[in-house]
Amino acid sequence: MDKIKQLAELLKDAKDIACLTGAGMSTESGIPDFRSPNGIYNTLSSEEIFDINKFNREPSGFFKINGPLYCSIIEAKPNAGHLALAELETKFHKNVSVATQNIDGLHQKAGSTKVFEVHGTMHTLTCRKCGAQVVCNDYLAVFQNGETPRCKCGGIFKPDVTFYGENLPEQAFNDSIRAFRRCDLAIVLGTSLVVYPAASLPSQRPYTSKLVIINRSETAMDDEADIVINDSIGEVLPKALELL
Ligand code: CNA
Repeated sequence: MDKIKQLAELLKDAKDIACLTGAGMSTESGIPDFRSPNGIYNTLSSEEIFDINKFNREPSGFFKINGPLYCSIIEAKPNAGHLALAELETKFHKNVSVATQNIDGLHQKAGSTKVFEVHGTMHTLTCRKCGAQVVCNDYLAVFQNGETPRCKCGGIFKPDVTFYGENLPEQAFNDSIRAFRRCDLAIVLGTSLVVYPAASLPSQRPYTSKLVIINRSETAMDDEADIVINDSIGEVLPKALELL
């Protein structure tokens, strides 16, 4: 049977779906991922992007490099893959949890309601000095100019993204573990599965559940999966939903 039909069959049978999504989920929204041939790592190293020690030493350097990229992510729109995932909930009444490594907020914009941001979000900023939290939207001009966003108290704002060297948001990670432990279908979408502990989430699924991987390139879990589809999420998911 063709893989999309097989996927549609699994989606039909599933009641409780746990997804782990990564940067590949949003490339079709125009946001580059990290490790693809045209990914961000080809021009910037991880320390230049999200290293907490580097940020603490020189926050202005972080915003100079990342400010304009931040603007384009905040203004990005959900693609056909995000919308299809949301439809599984809203139109097909599946219980869908989305543990996402993405910081772009596109699952929520698409209408998914149970989204666990295991690497935080770039939509809010917190002042390092007084703890005030603000929304990024109010600082777009500052980002666009590569300037450092500052709080009224004079402190520097840090994006509420989990930087390398910081702990993961505990609640989001625990909610994700719970979702995978109770699912009957686990779906991995657009992640190279190399960033831990997020990459370990699919291993929490019950042994009776099915595993689907939709990712353009190979992953270390391919051998365990019931279906592996090496194609674009924005094409695969809507086609599978058409068969439901
Ligand atoms: P990654 O290591 O760059 O892997 C992305 C994977 O997606 C690759 O294996 C690609 O082959 C695959 N891929 C790319 N486009 C598609 C597509 N359209 N359809 C199917 N597969 C595709 O990124 P990971 O998410 O695995 O790494 C985790 C990091 C990336 C997290 O900490 C994120 O915060 C971080 N990140 C997030 C964003 C975002 O929020 N949109 C963007 C860039 C990086």
